[in-house]
Amino acid sequence: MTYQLFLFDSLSSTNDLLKGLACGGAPEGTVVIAREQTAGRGRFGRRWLSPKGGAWFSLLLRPPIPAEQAGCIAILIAVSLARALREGWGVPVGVKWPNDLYVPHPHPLSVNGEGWPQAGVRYQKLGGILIELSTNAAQIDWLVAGIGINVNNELPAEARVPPTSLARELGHPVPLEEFLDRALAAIAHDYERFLSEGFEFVRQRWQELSVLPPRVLVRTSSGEIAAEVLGLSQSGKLVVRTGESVRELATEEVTLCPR
Ligand code: BT5
Repeated sequence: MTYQLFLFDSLSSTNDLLKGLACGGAPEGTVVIAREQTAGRGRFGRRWLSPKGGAWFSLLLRPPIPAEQAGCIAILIAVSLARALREGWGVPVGVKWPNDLYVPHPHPLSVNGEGWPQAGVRYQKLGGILIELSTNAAQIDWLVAGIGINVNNELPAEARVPPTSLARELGHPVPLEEFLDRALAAIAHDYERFLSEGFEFVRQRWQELSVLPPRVLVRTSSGEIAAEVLGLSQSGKLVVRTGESVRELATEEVTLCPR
């Protein structure tokens, strides 16, 4: 994938600008970066605080897959970013389904594998991903992946999950250009592999990086249900057992909270 980068000093939301470009026919690989966003958005209309110093960018993809599998792309990007952060800076980043990046505290003894904590650990949110898409006859026409990672920026005083930044984890600032280079290279690499061989390698990495506990509460529009996490489906959905039934959760339906 060849990237075409557009850098702005200040935007309301990189997703909004890129969605306009996507509708106008911009090619896959178009990236919009803003030094700050004045109306950054999270999921479900939530606000995303985006002052200077953070990595706020959106990437346009046109994956030739059914819209029903769009969840694969969110997982792919989360897993790619976790790998870039682990390999680039040794920070033990995990993924929280569907599209959050979390850092455990205290840090585990080793970044890869051994010592990866599950219970009794606090997690802080390093970043998140907001996927927006348009479909045509059940296929994806365009998909805009909005990525927000706290790098050197100030953190929100109040957030649903305590926030952290890359600079805070390392104890020193990180050049934003270097972060963006590594992040975009990791995503391009994994996206091309996904197009040629499918989702299975992403699914396996997700299993190694997931911070979900075995039991979660699923919050739906009709209330909270206790569920057992069984894994990730081939279309990026979370497979859970609730009572007698096994269901696949799509990202837009639920939020999860550890019990
Ligand atoms: C997300 O939403 O985590 C997706 C965030 C995506 C932001 C990117 S930035 C580039 C692109 N352009 C946009 O306009 N958006 C994308 P969600 O899971 O709904 O989390 C939102 C919640 O996180 C908020 O309700 C706050 O509690 C908290 N929050 C807000 N700003 C934060 C920050 N900078 N760091 C950590 N938590 C934050």
